[in-house]
Amino acid sequence: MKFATKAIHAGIEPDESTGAIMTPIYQTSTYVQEEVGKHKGYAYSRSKNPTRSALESSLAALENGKFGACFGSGLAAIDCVLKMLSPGDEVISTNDLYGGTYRIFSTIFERFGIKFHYTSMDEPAKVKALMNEKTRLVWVETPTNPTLKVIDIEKLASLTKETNVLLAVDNTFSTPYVQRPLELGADIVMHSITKYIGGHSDIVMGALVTSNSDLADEMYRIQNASGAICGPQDAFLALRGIKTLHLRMQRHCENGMAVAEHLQKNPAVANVFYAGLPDHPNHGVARKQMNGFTGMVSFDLKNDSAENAHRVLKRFRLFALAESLGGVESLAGHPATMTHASIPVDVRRLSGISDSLIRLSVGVEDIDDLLFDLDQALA
Ligand code: P1T
Repeated sequence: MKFATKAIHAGIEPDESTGAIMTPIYQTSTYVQEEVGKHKGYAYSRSKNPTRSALESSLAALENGKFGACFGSGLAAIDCVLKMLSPGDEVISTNDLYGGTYRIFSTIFERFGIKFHYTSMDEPAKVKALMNEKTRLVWVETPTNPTLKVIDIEKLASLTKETNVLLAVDNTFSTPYVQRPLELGADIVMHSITKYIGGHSDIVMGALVTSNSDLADEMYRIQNASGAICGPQDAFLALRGIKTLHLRMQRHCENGMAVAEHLQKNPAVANVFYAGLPDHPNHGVARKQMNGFTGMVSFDLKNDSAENAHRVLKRFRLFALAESLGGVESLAGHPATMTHASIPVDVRRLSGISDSLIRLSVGVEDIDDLLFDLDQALA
């Protein structure tokens, strides 16, 4: 099945009892058993719920994986991966990543004896140099949040396979329409469904997908034991979002490219970060592993100060000043004081987040209106 067909049909069967074409919201905590241990596959909704199961199957199919698990947020999904590790284990992560991911690594799991190393990953040799016998996991975000570097998943996968280390990819910015890390050799794919997959800024949810049955057993064990599941109403909304994922992503990618090209011509702009631009240092890797370049565009200003960025953000009329991304409406944010404020300033600067960096989540509105808003805000 091709992607667009999978987005509409995969994992979803008409409801057995009524024929309802949309998966019902099974708003129930428990299920009546015929006799002790004899039930219809569902015993308690923390362990398994039919609406959540449909979403988990749909996501597994879209990522070309075998097993999916959904959680109450993207961070709860990341939490599940880290709970597969033990004290003393080491993780190597991209140095440019969502501030909340850095926060769970540095303020929660470091306290439990897990050591984190950060590097740019533009060359697999930089990752190899940090590996030792304690390395268990390589954590990759690509494109990175917020400077939109693109990391070669296939090259990293050959390194992690050789050394028997797990490779997990946060695919939130790309979605499986744009990039499918399992096909490139990753072991685990993670999503904040809150973003493009949900697509309508109305849910907070996360997911993991894998094809490895041992990892899947661990994933479901932790999902049930820690209990960070999503509710059935949210699972239903995510399923509805998925049905238009391919259509939305096509427009996000078109609008993202048009915004990036337009910003490059603006005299107030210093740099535009968007892998679709031919002069982006990772353009070649992006063309190889991605189908489109998403609607995420970052740029910084010639007058590089947080105050100047705040002034521009205040002038936007259509781009809404807000955290998050991936919804149909366009958003703008200031990573240094918003999404990435939990990263110490020296670490932030090392990963290329300047004081005036502005991150756009380009929505699916009419492109003329978006370009007009950018021009008037930067004038
Ligand atoms: O917000 P939550 O659903 O828990 O997802 C966390 C997360 C994980 N990975 C990436 C790449 C993310 O961007 C996020 C959340 N990011 C934002 C809220 C943001 O504005 O960047």
